[in-house]
Amino acid sequence: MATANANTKGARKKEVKKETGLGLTYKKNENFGEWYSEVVVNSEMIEYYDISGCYILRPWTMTIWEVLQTFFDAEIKKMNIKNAYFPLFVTESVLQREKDHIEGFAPEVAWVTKSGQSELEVPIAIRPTSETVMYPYFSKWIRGHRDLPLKLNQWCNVVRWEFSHPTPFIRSREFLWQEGHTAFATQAEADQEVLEILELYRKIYEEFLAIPVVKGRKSELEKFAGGYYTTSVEAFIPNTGRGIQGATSHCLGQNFAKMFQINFENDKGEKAMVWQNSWAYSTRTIGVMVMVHGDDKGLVLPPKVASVQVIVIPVPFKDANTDAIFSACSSTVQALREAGFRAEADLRDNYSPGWKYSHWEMKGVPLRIEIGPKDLANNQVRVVRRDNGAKSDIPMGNLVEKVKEILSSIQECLFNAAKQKRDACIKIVNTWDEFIAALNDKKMILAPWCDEEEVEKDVKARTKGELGAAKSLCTPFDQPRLPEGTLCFASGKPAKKWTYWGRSY
Ligand code: 87F
Repeated sequence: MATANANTKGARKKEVKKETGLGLTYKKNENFGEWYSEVVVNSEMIEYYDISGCYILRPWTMTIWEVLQTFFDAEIKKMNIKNAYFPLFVTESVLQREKDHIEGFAPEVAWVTKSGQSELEVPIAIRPTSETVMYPYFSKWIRGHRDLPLKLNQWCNVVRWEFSHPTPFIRSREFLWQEGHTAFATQAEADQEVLEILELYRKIYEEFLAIPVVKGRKSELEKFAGGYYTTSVEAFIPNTGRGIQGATSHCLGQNFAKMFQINFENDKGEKAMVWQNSWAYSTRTIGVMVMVHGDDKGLVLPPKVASVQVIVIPVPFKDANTDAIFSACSSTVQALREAGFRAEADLRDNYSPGWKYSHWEMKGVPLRIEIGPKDLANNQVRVVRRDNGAKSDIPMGNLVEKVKEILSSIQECLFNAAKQKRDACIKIVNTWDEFIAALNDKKMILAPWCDEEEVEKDVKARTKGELGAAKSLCTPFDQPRLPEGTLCFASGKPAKKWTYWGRSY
């Protein structure tokens, strides 16, 4: 980088790109799909693999996953939910015991048919979800009301052999998730847990990933077919105008209890069937985060989940005391780490400061600290925010306090900015024409609906096309007032509720 014309900012930028290929080829607003692929790879979150729909999750991804996991795992333990681990494989006969719901999903089930050169006597399925793996044992373990509730969770991978366009995190053939499976004596207990878990999912999105979500209930058409009712948190991607289901919490009712004979003797000595729930969030959460916050410089990480929250970069000039600058960087990192921050210094001597700035911006690190000769002389550091580029100088004496302040401000600003963008995409409509206009305008549509399955099927049919059909996203728990006499936007019948609609992932 020690070229003669590298002094001016513009020239230096050009130089960086030429020398290193850092920076993105695509812009978020111009080619969102290519932009997304480029961001997840260049930020070192993802490496593509030679099986379509399978991706390597690199450490930069896994630390985010672990932050979410640590939070959620501690919360469910407070609820007395226990972790377990069930096998990856399931026999065909057990998988088929649950015919109704498996029917639609069957094409996505992957099978093992061989060991070495010999065919297996019976093919074995790889779990796409674990109802059929677990529930035979729920049946065995639950005898009387004292065995209830039974509340299990497992952290694992699942395989769904999708055929539509695979996308890292968002739609992959293997992904990581937690799946919770619980059984209760009463519906009231099950109902309560559904909402408690949904609230944890809201926190994951809003408080960790800084992404606004809508809590609500799925329509009969969109709910988990094997269950009783489905609740979800729904996010929205403004650039594509698509809703995305963030996580689901189902009440299964007694459907699976019937199929798997999960019975118990209640406190009156009568035979009764359990009430069940299941719930999950997956590595999809991370994809939503990339899509919502990323920009033309790359990834933007909310401080609460960032693997590195603060990157410290030495800026030695030609004649400066390089050793002193490097050691100031190290002690800054040490002070931040002792205060509980995830901080690192980039002391590599084969990269220029400018290259390092671009590199860590690409990786989305929330805060950069630069230390040069002037900072050293003034006993201060320069800090630069990733979210808005704002620069400030902070005295060494206030380091920890100020960094804490700035990181929580970044967390808050990211959420507010995302919420503002999301809210600007919400369109309230009353008629079919308004609905179509809003759909073409990439909106998340809130419309009065008669809540009839046939009408939703009709909406899907009438909006079918290249971009995919519109469907209901959820009926928000938080319902605006529905004036007497309001009509359904699609059928003209009396409306029963406000429901969100849109194209979705
Ligand atoms: C794909 C193949 C086979 C989704 C599948 O949401 C079966 C299925 O049952 C399948 N894709 N589902 C629904 C999963 C329902 C439920 N499972 C436990 C959850 C939460 C966690």
